[in-house]
Amino acid sequence: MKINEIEFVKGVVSPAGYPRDGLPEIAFLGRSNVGKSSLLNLVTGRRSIARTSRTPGKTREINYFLINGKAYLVDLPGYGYAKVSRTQREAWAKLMAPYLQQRPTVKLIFHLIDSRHPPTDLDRVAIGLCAGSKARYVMVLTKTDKPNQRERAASTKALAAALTELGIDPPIVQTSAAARRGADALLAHIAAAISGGPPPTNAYSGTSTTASAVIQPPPPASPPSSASRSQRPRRST
Ligand SMILES: Nc1nc2c(ncn2[C@@H]2O[C@H](COP(=O)(O)OP(=O)(O)OP(=O)(O)O)[C@@H](O)[C@H]2O)c(=O)[nH]1
Ligand SMILES: [Mg+2]
Repeated sequence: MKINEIEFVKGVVSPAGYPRDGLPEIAFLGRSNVGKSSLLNLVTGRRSIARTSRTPGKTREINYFLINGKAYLVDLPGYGYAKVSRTQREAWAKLMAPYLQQRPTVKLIFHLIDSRHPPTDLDRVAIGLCAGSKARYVMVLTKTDKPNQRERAASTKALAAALTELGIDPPIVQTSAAARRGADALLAHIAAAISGGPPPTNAYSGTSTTASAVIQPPPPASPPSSASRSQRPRRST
């Protein structure tokens, strides 16, 4: 898939502002500063359609970008920025939980995790939120240009252990906005999610997971529609 057209549509601060056209949405979720906006720019081939910043907490709104007139890439506000007040954190969860779990147009969640570290406590909370979603879930490792070989081996091992502990076995894509790596794999997932076709096979190896499922998805707030495919974080078998 190639993104020929991209247009910033709007920044939304409450559900009242969500688009009502029913187009599929691909969400970029992750902690502040993990590289969501940078990756969105990489995927679209545009240097700065989404604003990036060294200062965590730059993206405070849900930003909608229309691609090829047929789907939205959605740059979500980051979580876990230390200087954000408790009230702001609660506001984040209040907005994000129903967005991720109940909005039927959300077809794919790219959950960005810093490649240098295993998932943080808040990353685990976010994985739990995604487990209650009907959207497909893909874990995206960011900033893979940064760790050296030894650090990469250590973080791969730590990630494998974390996934085992969480009892999930998601597709994983390694990316670097700086080195311009990983866009094709993300575009393949986007195309599959839009068409409803099977997701591309995952080239990542090095994880082994057990059957222990520690994520208990919260009960759905509305009855699940039988038409929608459930590809939330998979428990390993
Ligand atoms: N080395 C390296 N730095 C990166 C990469 N991607 C992003 N960065 C840097 O990380 C910082 C944060 O990037 P953003 O894309 O703004 O992160 P974000 O997740 O959108 O942050 P918030 O909007 O605050 O939630 C910036 O200084 C980027 O230049 C990458 O692949 N490699
Ligand atoms: Mg951002």
